[in-house]
Amino acid sequence: MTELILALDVTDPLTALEIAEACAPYLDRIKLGYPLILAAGLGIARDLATFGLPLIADFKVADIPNTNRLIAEQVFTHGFDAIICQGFVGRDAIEACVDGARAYGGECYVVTEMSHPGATRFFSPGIAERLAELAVECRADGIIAPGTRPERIKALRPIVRSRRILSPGIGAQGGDLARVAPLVDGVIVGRTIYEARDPASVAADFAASLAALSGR
Ligand code: NUP
Repeated sequence: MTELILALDVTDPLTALEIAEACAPYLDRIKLGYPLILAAGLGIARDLATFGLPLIADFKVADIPNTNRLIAEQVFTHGFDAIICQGFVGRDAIEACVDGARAYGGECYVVTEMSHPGATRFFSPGIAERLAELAVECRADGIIAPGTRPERIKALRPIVRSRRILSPGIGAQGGDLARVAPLVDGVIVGRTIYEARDPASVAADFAASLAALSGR
């Protein structure tokens, strides 16, 4: 079934913990990025891990191989289960993240095409296809592809085949859950859940919709 991944981009640690705890029963994973980690520190991962869900570090790592390796080491020794890196940095830099993940039994996902409007200028189409090929060659666990452009996900699926596609952009960025869910392995949802008056009930609605929609 298509996973529901919460993008926990709040910057107050207590609010983050409250939302995560309330939503946890309806989620498959939680994704943390710069907003929360810069505010709270990497140690917030240990607190969030108490809710029993795998944690994804969305740093979109994009440095030289040695720096990527050091970043991956920090991420995985702080209890994360997966890391997201950029694909445009090339094979050696991606492999540093993949190898870093493997050393800890973790996963690595490669960004192929981003979900915001400006991303089409450089990524799509053509470049994203090459990045998806590279992700496969580097033995990444999957790719990040835009939930705002289902036709682009369809173009990337034959390249990555059974590797996982995780898609942000549903809800606040205009992506349509019903169109995207059947195409991907996980949807990443942030503001629509964490800015809701009752995040848990919105997460529950997403989980119910995904259960109904997942035909794959
Ligand atoms: O292409 C991407 N688009 C995107 O929105 C790659 C991402 N990692 N994200 C992240 O997904 C973004 O940084 C945010 O954490 C989440 C989407 O949040 P929202 O638009 O649902 O609030």
